[in-house]
Amino acid sequence: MGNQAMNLRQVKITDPFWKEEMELVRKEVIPYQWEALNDRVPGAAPSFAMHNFRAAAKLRERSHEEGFRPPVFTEADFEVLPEDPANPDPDHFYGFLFQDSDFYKWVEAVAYSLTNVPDPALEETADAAIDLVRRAQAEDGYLDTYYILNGRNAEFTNLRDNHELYCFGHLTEAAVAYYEATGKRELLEVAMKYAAYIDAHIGPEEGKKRGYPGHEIAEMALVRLYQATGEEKYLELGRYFVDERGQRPNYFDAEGHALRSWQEDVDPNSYYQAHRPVREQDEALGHAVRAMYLYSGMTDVARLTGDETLAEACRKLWHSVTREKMYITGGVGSTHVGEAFTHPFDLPNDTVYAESCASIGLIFFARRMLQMEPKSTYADVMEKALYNTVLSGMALDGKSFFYVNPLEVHPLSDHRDPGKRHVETVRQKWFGCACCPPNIARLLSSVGSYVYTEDETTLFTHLYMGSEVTKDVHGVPVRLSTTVDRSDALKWVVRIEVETEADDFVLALRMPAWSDVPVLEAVGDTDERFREKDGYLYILGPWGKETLTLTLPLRPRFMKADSRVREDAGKVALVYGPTVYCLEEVDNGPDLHLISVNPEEFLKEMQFSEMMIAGKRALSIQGPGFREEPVTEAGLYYDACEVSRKRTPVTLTWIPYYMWANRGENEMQVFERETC
Ligand code: FUB
Ligand code: ZN
Repeated sequence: MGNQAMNLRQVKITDPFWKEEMELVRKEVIPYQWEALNDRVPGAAPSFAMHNFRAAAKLRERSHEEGFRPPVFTEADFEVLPEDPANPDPDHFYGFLFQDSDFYKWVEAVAYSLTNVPDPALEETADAAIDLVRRAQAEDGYLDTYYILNGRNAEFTNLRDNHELYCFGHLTEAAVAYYEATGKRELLEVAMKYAAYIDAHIGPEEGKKRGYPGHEIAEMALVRLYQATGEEKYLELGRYFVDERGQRPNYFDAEGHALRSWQEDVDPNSYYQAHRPVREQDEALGHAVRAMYLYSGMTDVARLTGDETLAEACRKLWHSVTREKMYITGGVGSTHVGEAFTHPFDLPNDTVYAESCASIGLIFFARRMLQMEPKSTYADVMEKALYNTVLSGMALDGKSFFYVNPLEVHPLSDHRDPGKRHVETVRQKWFGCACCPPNIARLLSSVGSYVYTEDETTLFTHLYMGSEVTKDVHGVPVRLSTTVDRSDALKWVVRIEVETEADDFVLALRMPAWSDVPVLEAVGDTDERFREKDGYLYILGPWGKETLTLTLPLRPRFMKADSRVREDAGKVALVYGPTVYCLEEVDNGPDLHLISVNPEEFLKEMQFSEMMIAGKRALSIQGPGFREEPVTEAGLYYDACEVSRKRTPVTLTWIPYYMWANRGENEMQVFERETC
């Protein structure tokens, strides 16, 4: 049902911009993160991920010794740090209790990278690390170094908080990716063995725990495992996790662990999206990454099982996220307290969370909605999250990362105001809780799988990037080669060379919301060959060898937020194509809050200008605005009618949002005051 994600072997990204991002991941991020996972980056928070696998493998070897006594779980913290940071005990678990997942995400990124560019040395490193994971896995299949090292007698006793099923989900994603990339089954066997163990202990049958993941991802990972192996039992387990969530009596209540109430007026189980059965959920609530991963898994299950009630819940949740709770940058999660959603239209720019992982999750959700029902509105959001929050999560040199992606930064406040302490003003080398950097790496190195999806006859083009793609229509090969010429700032010219003898091949092209009047040049009679539906233009055969040219005009626009977004009242943000723009202090001087712009005047006089930011070419947009002259001698508060205030015309320089904070710490602002 629906359409499928492409195997990355079918898609080669040739686009100069995106290829550079992928090369950055391959050459900088992957090697750097390997060092970080091995605690070898001076000045960066230690990971302990590989340390933990080594300790678990050692314990397993020792378990065969006579008189061996396994560790007994007493109590362990959510994050365990060595007393002496320079001398961690080689037999102890350290880091966050889900530290295993950082390694799994890294292997997944490696897998995609190897598909794009073979690298025997990297593959060897990954193979050796995978072998270590295999050696750490318990003989019965269980695999979570936190419990292996702290005491398995407590395993699966806190599914809500302790992430065993989350680590399993990441293991499975990595295992499928590595198998698809290399044909090697070792990690796949590890994942299947752990899946079997989970299946034997968790599920609806008598004698099993009726539990489900406290942090979702296993749902979509099991679907992927099902698709890679053809074994229905994995889809069944994924479906069970989706169906069981939030049923009464609530499993998490029954686990009996104290439940922290993060927000008033909502069931605290909503933090885990477990306040109601999923088909009854219509508002995105709780931890944003958890929510995105759940909705992705729900959409997969809905599509593959043809479950219309579940599909309808996915649509409602999509609406809640993207129409009421999403930043203009595709960021989601408005508060750092619990890294969570708050209420509709609550989108503060400065105390924002907008975790990089949450936008990656939104991309997963969007692609799955597209697979279920191709509508361009899903792709518009997917593109927004990719071009803005995800790209912004990584420095232009690939060496540092944002976890939180603010839309407004005033460094002094971020340092002094405890309510903003979570907002870093410059990207960090690594994090104790390092979920985001390897997530960005796996997303960017698999970007090809978001550009296209396919069904038997149709290739859906969701994003426009230079690429080469192959497809099979009833055994007849289809080859497409796409280039995107962005040299004219007012249009993208997409040239698609199609070559196939399959006349039943259909090419579906998304018409992006940011382009006013897309124009397609192709041969043939309009009525016969072209159909439009839900924002896609469907082009039918006959084919042969043909070049299509799609021109997507674009222009800078000032966007306003819905009046219910209190923080953006009276403000505008500059957006150009899929890219959100921002002002930085380094170009516009300090006190960005004193800046205002008249959108119409600006757009009449603006010009594009190329500049270099950290060695990368940036298309800046310059034009007239105003700076309010500071009033500092009239008292903290003064009579607005008596004290004259002036504003000075200034030239404003906007840069792409994702490039901010690559020239040191400084103020940044996405939404500016609007003047008439
Ligand atoms: O809990 C695992 C990951 O760590 C979450 O997805 C992130 O939000 C961070 O809390
Ligand atoms: Zn994260």
